[in-house]
Amino acid sequence: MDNPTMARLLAETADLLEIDGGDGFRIRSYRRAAEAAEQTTLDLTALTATAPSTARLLQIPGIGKGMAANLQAIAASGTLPLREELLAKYGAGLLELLKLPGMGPKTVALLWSAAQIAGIDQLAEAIETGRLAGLPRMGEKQIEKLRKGIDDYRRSAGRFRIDVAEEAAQRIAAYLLAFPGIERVTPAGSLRRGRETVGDLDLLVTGPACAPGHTAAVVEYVAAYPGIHDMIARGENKVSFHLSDGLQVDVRLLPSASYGAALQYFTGSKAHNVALRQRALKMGYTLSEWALGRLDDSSTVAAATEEEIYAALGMDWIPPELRENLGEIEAAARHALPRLIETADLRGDLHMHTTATDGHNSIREMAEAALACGYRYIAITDHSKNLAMTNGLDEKRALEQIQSIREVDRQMEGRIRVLTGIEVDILADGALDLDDEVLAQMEVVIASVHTRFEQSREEMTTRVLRAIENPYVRILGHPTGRLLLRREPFSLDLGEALRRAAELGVALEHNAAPERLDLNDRDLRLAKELGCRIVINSDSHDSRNLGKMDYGIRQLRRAWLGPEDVLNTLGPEDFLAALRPRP
Ligand code: DGT
Ligand code: CA
Ligand code: CA
Ligand code: ZN
Repeated sequence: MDNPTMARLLAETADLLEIDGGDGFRIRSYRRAAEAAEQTTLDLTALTATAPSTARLLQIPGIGKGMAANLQAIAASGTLPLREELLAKYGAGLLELLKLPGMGPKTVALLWSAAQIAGIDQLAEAIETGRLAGLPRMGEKQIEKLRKGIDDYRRSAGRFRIDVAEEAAQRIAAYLLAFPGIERVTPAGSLRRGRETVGDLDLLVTGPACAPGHTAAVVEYVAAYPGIHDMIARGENKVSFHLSDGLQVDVRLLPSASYGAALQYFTGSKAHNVALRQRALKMGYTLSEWALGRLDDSSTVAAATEEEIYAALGMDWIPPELRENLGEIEAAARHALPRLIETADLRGDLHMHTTATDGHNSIREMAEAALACGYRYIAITDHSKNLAMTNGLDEKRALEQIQSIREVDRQMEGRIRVLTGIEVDILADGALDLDDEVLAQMEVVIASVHTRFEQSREEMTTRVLRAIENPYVRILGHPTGRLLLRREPFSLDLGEALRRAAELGVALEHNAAPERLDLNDRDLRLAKELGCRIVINSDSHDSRNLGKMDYGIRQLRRAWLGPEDVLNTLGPEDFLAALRPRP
């Protein structure tokens, strides 16, 4: 079992204990152990296996004798007796309730004891029948929030963030590649197309071990993957299972000779495949997951690689991110596909936080990490004072921060430019959180909405428009405020905001943090059509996240953007010149 799964089981046990009214000390010890399991770089399952390494378990801060025994129990049985006991008492529905925004163990305990609510369906029903009103801490506003939370949850249930899917795919691929005779493991489906969320994981596997009729040993090995929660189906060429977070994985074993055809088929999208098959038929071919063949004598035309298949259909190879039947087939046939942006095209990152607010590293550490990414410039953009919980900067601290950034910029001696900046809050009425005199001294002013997401569409649109009218604003940060699978975008006339931003020369951010990824692919296409300037930023709160632009880059590629469409592919001078001019 992997560490994140262990961490989740421990954290769930802590939540269940708290719902059960358990001892505070005990609850905290489970929480600490969960954090330790999340943080450690050691393989906990391996350490639980033998006696001397149990001693090493005890050296991990947050793991005592009792927790070491718990970790051993989890590794051996896949769960914890205490967790099972509590689940038997309350039901698994409580864990689901905890996933609603604003819902903690205390509220869940209250709903359970006062209204016998043990799951999301029961909560929804209690809201509809008015049974919730009158309970302590259940005002009209709170109930409305719960109702919306349930809607959002139901809409996103069953999908997983791209980073969650990607990391699961990498772990499984590493496991599979250890088997003799497995040569390639490729994620297909929506993950290969770079979609921001995936429904399930499609892994294609090939090599001599996958020869038809001789797959029994590989199937056995796949089915023994330690991360499997439950098996769905197990055949000669396909093994399907759930991971413990609920993500479904379809592993397909394929002969090398038809790997390209399978990759093409299982990458999709369905709409792309349907259109491609029609084109094949018109040319006298049939296209299947096994091969591109001739209609008349069913002999194979191409099967081993995607390139051969697309070429036989008179087309250039199509990057998976474009395969949504949105014009890519025609463009590939005309040999007119755009050159899409790549992570290596980026020269700078304009959005990051430091220990001055809610980041984990100093300005200097961020600059060094950015240098290691090969960047030529960065902007340090901490939060402003309205975000009190992040220790946001007021005017005085913002001015001090400018001095600190300049000092680091000098220390870096031209190896990388460190630009002064701020992520200034857009207040509820559209005013900015810091005085213009301070903003005037910053090179990169990003304005972002972080509060009052519930405003009406009119209010929010007026608010954002007013903010970008401020002449010091050069970038609009994470323009829709969504958190994938957790919080819907706020209500905003985005077209209006994009049009005005284009007129003013305010750049739109694509926030590459995998929980945000806004503007999304469709909005980015619109932004390009409207002539907006676009930047992509990591929004790093940790130097280890600098350079993690891939998930965002894949959204830009899905929007057909090339390097020329994105400002921070430019060198430092050209980049600054391309931003909205400062007053
Ligand atoms: P997801 O999993 O919902 O995020 O989206 P996909 O695109 O990964 O969909 P999935 O896993 O159902 O299927 C993977 C690919 O297999 C899909 O993109 C195209 C191909 N495929 C599946 N079913 C069909 C089908 O009925 N017809 C065609 N032409 N292709 C299909
Ligand atoms: Ca899929
Ligand atoms: Ca699938
Ligand atoms: Zn922000």
